[in-house]
Amino acid sequence: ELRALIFDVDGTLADTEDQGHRPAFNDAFADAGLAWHWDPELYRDLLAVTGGKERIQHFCERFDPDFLHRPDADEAIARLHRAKTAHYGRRVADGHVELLPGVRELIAEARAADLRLAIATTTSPENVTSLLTATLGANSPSWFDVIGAGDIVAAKKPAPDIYLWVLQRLDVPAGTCVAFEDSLPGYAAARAAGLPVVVTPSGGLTAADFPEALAVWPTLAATDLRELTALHATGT
Ligand code: XBP
Ligand code: MG
Repeated sequence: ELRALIFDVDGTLADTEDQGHRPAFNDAFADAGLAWHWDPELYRDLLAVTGGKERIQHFCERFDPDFLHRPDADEAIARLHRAKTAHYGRRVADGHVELLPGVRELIAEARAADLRLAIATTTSPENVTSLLTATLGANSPSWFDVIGAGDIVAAKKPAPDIYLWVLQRLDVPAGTCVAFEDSLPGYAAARAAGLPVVVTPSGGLTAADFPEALAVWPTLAATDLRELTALHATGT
């Protein structure tokens, strides 16, 4: 029986990276007087590392190792990341990031059917709130029984920890849920938590990249809850 839908945020609810996160990182770097700039091609590679602080750390290891030799390197990264989060919130509030096709309708349908809703993401909690309120309305964060985000687990996706944290709080077995993901680390995290996964691939990925997915769809636009329920019943 299908009881809950668990959504990833970045790349699944909205195309946040290119109009939200990436320019916000660059704005924070510019504010700090750093000569770093993440163009779309570089950023595609950097997305393999989930989590903004982890991504900056990984960038430094590859391109600016001296930065990590400063005695206050961790604090400097945390400060850059706080500035990035503020820039991201402003961009989202200014309407630079829209929901992906079908997301609004699926969430509305799931609420009408009394399915429980949750979020499992590596992005910061503030970013989840700013995106939900800007796109679905001021009350929409309360539609989600559990919001798992950011640093509440030490090991970010592809580790299953954030999904396990959410499942424990939902207090339902993994098999009664469907997770929605777009990326390889996200899919790996959900699968490792034992969840059936519907993938709407981002970044040029295809169905072949997600062999154990319940379904791989180009978007959530045509998602019908009865079909999803039937698919879930046969696939688990
Ligand atoms: C999303 C991410 C995040 C954002 C940045 O991955 O990788 O790190 O790019 O978020 P997923 P923060 O969709 O798999 O959760 O800067 O707030 O960490
Ligand atoms: Mg994602």
